[in-house]
Amino acid sequence: MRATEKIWMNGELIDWGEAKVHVSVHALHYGSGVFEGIRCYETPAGPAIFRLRDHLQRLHDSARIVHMEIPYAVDELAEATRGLVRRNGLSSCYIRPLAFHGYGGLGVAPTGTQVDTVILSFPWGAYLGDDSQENGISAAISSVRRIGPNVIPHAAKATGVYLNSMLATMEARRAGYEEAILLTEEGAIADGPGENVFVVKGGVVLTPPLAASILPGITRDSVLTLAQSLGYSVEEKSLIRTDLYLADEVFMTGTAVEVTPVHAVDDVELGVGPVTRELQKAYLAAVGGRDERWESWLDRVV
Ligand code: PPE
Repeated sequence: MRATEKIWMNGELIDWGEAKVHVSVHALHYGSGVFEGIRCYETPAGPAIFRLRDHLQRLHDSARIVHMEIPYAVDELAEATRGLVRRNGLSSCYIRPLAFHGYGGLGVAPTGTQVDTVILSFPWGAYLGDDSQENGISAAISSVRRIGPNVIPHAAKATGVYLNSMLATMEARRAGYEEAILLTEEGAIADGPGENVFVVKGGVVLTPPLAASILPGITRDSVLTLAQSLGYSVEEKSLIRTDLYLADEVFMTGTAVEVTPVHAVDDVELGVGPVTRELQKAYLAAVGGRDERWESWLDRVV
């Protein structure tokens, strides 16, 4: 991770090296935080943050699900984010807002803890390696099942959930694959450790429904919209393992991975297909401010 100059912490811009917490903070012990991942892109009209308000609204939704009160409204966080990116002088970067139960006492139910809110911004390139978007990645169905909606609601982007993602990713990497795909306890395709999953079959673009214990991805939503605008039928449909093996194309979406082709699932070679390429191109044009139809998705920094 490359350090930048400032971090926004509880309403103030402080030096990167000074953004510290005490070892007794609640979130460190129990994973009681909610967070976001957002990207800012260089566009012809200057740096623009992609769907900033949607991400910050999801941060607030995540907090609501875990009964946490974030002391800053969406508008305040949006202004803080723009100010931070400006201050750090970044034209493109990754943005990580995080709200967590902080200092004030242990015990699983947070009582007497303050909610700390921070925003980091730093350069972050290709999430799964430099050639991942071009050549695609290999994925394996994980033996680690996705946390169910009645275990921890995965509609909340909560820090504790990511231990589940971490185990799945490490298992996949140990076995020589680049990424994992997690199933629900019932055997339906859920998502990747940090991505949503898509299948293309017979010209139809398919992705698991929210009921499959997935994070309601903002890239997922953007890609569904772009696919429709390009004339594809899209369907949110429960999928199983063999739908991946028999797919024409498989790809993953997320703020970090953007649109990344999956060229093989469990060693079944699928290659990289034309629909994935088309959607990838459309997504990169939208985030890069090169398609005015999606201008309302962009939040200019200056
Ligand atoms: N599912 C999961 C489990 C997930 O973590 C992400 C984002 C998505 C789907 C896609 O959501 P969206 O970014 O709104 O399209 N994962 C973020 C963090 C990854 C990390 O390693 O940290 C991200 O892509 O920024």
